[in-house]
Amino acid sequence: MSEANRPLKTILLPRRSFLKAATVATWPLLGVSTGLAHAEPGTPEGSSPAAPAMITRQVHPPNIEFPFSSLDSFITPTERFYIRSHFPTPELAADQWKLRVEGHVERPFELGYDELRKLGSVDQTALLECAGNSRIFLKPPQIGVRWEQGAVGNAKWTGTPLSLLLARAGVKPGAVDVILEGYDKGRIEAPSPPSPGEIHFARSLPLAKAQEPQVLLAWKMNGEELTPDHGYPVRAIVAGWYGMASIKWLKRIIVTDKPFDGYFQTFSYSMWRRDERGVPSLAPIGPIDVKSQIARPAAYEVVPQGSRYRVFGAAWSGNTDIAKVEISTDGGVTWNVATLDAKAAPLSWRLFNFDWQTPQRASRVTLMARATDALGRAQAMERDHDRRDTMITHVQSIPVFVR
Ligand SMILES: Nc1nc2c(c(=O)[nH]1)N[C@H]1C(S)=C(S)[C@@H](COP(=O)(O)O)O[C@H]1N2
Ligand SMILES: [Mo]
Repeated sequence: MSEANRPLKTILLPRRSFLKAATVATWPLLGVSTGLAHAEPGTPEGSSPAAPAMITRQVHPPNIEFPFSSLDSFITPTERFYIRSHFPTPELAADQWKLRVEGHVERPFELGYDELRKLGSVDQTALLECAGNSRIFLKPPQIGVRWEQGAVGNAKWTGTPLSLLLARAGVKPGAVDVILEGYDKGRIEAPSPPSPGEIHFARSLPLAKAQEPQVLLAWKMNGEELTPDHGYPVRAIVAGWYGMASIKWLKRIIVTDKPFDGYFQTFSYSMWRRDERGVPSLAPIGPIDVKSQIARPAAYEVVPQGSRYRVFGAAWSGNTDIAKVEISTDGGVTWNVATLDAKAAPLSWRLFNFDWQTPQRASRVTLMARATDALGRAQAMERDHDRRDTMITHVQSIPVFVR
């Protein structure tokens, strides 16, 4: 039995989420209000195929993706939100949790969970995409978690703007970066001897980015306290940037007067940038690049000939809106403009659909989706190898059988 077909009860979820998952057998109905319930021939009106289980890529630490072909809602339910962790989930209690703000600041301080929550709260719906999402499509295959299309989700986050804490600490002139460090830690061995040994997960933001109002220290996800694997009790949400910037289990915020060059900043989650002479050097990645993904039909799905099939999926771009999604049903020769769903929100994905009149005769067809954002940037057709093993946004081919 393939992983995607395993019964719901074998999903690997933290205990508390597991109990919730057991009661969410009706989740496919959540999508009805999006108007995207797929017109699946042979399926009675109002019913949906059974919800496939989450897909486990690694058990310890948990690395779990959403089966993207089951996308049917603007907000990803917490139980259906991917988990990407480099080290074991630390056991933290909110009433003992402490966050330190230190480094290149006038007044370093420490604060607890209740104090943080009293500083004020902001709701922010935002998409999170792992920079390694779609890695399974890279040729040649790359080391690293082999995500398909499901290391992405859109959730409502509630938290305090990081800028309030930076203001309270008083950033000194000459500050450059703000390092966010998690409580989680572990040893880095392969593929990098000499290894840094045991380290915490940490990434930095340029000071100006860290001061943007949408960068949150969040304690709620979809209206409930964070689950252990999503960063309980407090995590960062850096909307518009790839997931690695949104540090879970926050421990310290360290303002620095020189660029941070930690392992996950400069070695991992970095790409080659070429100067004007073409000399490459590694630079940290940050903003999410424009991308679209077809949820249905799924790769190798069999669709009925001579019928109407609603192709649908989601598109997003880190810091701006989606202007257009085009669909090709002939391997990229011709393109049709898809309908964007009415529901649009900044820093979220945009659902889309396209009513495809399938061929009269049995055939094998290649579907493609290509998004263009409000700044006019379109997805590339070919992979840019300078991106190494992350930021996988080139147009994908979805083979489909027409029968
Ligand atoms: N402390 C800590 N924060 C972390 C990570 C981690 O391993 N440790 N993984 C990062 C990566 S690579 C991603 S894509 C997101 C995933 O967040 P999620 O597991 O809540 O979906 O968390 C980020 N924050
Ligand atoms: Mo990630």
